[in-house]
Amino acid sequence: MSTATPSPLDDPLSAIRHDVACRLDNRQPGFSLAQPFYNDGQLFALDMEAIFEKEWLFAGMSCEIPAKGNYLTLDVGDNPIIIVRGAEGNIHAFHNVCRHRGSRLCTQSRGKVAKLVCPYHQWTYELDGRLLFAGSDMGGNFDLAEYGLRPIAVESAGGFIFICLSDTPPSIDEFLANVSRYVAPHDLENAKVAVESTIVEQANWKLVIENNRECYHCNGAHPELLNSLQEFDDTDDPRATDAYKALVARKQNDWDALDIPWELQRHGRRNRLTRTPLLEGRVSMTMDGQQGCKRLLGELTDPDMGSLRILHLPNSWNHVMGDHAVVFRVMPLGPQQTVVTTKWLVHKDAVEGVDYDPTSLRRVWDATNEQDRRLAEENQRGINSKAYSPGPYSPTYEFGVIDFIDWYCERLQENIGQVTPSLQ
Ligand code: 3BY
Ligand code: FES
Ligand code: FE
Repeated sequence: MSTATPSPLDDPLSAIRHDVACRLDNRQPGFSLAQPFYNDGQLFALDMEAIFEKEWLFAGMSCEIPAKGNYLTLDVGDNPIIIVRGAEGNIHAFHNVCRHRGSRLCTQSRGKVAKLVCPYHQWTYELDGRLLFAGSDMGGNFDLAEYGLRPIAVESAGGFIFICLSDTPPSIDEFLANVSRYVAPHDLENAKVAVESTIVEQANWKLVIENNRECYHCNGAHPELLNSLQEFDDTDDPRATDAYKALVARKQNDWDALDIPWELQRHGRRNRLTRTPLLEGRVSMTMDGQQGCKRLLGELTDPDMGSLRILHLPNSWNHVMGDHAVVFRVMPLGPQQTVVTTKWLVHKDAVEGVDYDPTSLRRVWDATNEQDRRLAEENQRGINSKAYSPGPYSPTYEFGVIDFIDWYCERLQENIGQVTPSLQ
């Protein structure tokens, strides 16, 4: 019997898997991670394999593909993905990879097609992924049915589309049920993207998320955001003031009367939903805190819906307000490079120039994103130094960061699977 030595090509990450498993076992909880977690190429590859190819990811909004044949594309690391609206209105997700010789099928970031046609030799697929036509003679035994597009798990709720590249996706149903219930009054299925931005940050994706998970930096960094945003969103927050608690009680009464859900919901550490009031007298994240779109979302009649915050680890945070929503998608590009896509959504019948001005709608979060980009990039540069060592998170101000890092370490530990460090 031959015992083949495993080739490094079969598992180029095997050494880093062992190393990371040991580091996770020995990490100091409540402290930032060791340097390689933020800058090492192999560890980045492991993040992609064990987090981004295993967990549910926020991909886009269903209103971006409103009709049959509308599609959008995105890249999860090296994996090009296509999300397309099928004939019965279903949303499908596939690897955007032709089953002939592997060409990318859709090359645009969005569009509308009758069929999915490969640009290389025109193999043609139905919107549900079946191969319909393979051109010239492929030989006697060729069976179209064996060459459909490779599907990816996809779910949508409340207008948010999530995908999972794993063959055995973790369960997400309870979260999706809550997203549907909380977003329903805003009817984001019938919204449209008023404007969007794409920024590339020279920082590891975890620094982008860490930055978003705390408002310790808000006072020093975000004057525009603080025109409307409360620095905390939970009456149990140790910093919550009596004035905030009184405002919350009042707003929660108003929302109850309108049957608008607001209670804080958690799904493990991965997801968190809550509706929290903006500053007294402010109804939207605009420069003056007033409506950025005259037409409210859904059938809403009261603009003051506070901010419905939806967190989805590893790659999204969102604010859904009465007049508009701002959704954020984070995608790693490299160990020290991350793309953040922000979309501002308004009612689909809102008229640009009449109901809203995209330039003013985007101002607060453009400013905030730019400020956060600088903070994340400076964080990265300091971490790259030989002087860096993990530092303590504040339990009062940075509990959200602690939760994120605990979630990440847990998922990484579970998903890298094969290694039991205690047996090494
Ligand atoms: O508003 C946000 O999305 C987060 C929460 C706190 C600070 N940061 C800007
Ligand atoms: Fe797609 Fe040849 S690679 S048709
Ligand atoms: Fe920030």
